[in-house]
Amino acid sequence: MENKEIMEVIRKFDFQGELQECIPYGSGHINDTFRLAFCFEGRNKRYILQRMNKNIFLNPEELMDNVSGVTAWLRKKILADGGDVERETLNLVNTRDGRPFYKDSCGEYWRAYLFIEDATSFDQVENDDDFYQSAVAFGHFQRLLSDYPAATLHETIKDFHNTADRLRKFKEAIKNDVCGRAAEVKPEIQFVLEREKLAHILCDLQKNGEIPLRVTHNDTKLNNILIDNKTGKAICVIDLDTVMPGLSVNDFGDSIRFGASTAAEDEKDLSKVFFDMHLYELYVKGFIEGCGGALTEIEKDMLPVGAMVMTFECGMRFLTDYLEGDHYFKIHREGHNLDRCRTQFKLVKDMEEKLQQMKDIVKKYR
Ligand code: ADP
Ligand code: GN1
Ligand code: MG
Repeated sequence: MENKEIMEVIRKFDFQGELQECIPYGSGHINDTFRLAFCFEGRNKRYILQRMNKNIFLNPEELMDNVSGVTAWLRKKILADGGDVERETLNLVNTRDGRPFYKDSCGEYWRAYLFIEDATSFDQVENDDDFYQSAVAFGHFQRLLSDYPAATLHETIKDFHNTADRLRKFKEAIKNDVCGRAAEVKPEIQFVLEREKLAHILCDLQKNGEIPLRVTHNDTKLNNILIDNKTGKAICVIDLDTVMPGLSVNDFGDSIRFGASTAAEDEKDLSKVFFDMHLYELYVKGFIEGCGGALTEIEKDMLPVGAMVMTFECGMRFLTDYLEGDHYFKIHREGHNLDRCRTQFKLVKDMEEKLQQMKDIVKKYR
């Protein structure tokens, strides 16, 4: 994007001081994120600026309504607990005319947050304790929102973790085959079709009222949490675009598929990709602790299946996007989404083999 355009956007927000730097930041697959540095009263002051992806979030104003509501709610709870509201939740920076977002002359939506200093978001587990800490924090996040008025939340992406609907869209993508790529990914397509049943398990349990809808994060990957550089504690849950009513087991599962892997999500060499039982166990322990007794017995029973379903769903989403010409997830090389899909399916296969052990571990901590 042109320098001039982004300067126009920056001027609209109520940032303090003189702009020193604006650089693309982070490794999210969805939004365009920038880190801004200002000099204010002789000190460095930093912010995050994001252009929201309006092809994915069809109603950015509703989305920002959710983010404003959820961050205000978390602020109150953190204050009541004597916590640090500038580091333990995202803090929106308003525009100069007092709005939580800015719509630019091209119709793009922007928002800004205080930059949380001395904290890191990891794309892969570097230290086992970080993963455990992230589990406690995601569980705790769900608990803080357990009495949030769920009916006021907008559904920012319809059927986001409706795995059965994801399967339907996947089949559509094969049928349409707009890029002529289906023939080349026959084994991956076969992998999904042999496991169709997986797509229905959680949706059916929820429909039958056996597992509850809760306010959940819905995108609980490790890089959506900030770990304090000094204390090693997970301090802040970020990326709140998909906070909506959802399933606790999906929040659990999404963390497992991303974090409890021996390799990166887009590793090309599949001989490096395994499901890591030790990391899984750490996360089970942390998540159950973080939820603080809120999970029902059936939810606990379904945690291992949740991990498998979310990994399967995500692999299927990457493959759907590959078939449709990579319009959803940002890619940085040819075949990037296919590589991502393959790591997920390798993990699913590994989980299938280890399912009994996964269940035994849950029993240990329930
Ligand atoms: P995406 O939806 O594209 O994943 P995120 O909201 O997760 O976007 O932001 C991308 C990255 O930017 C995060 O993984 C994190 O590294 C960084 N980030 C986002 N918000 C903040 C913040 N307030 N303070 C520090 N870093 C942040
Ligand atoms: C996207 O926004 P980000 O990069 O944290 C995606 C998740 C996927 C994830 C796969 C809104 O997450 O659902 O699981 O990529 N977010 C959205 O890495 O689709
Ligand atoms: Mg993110």
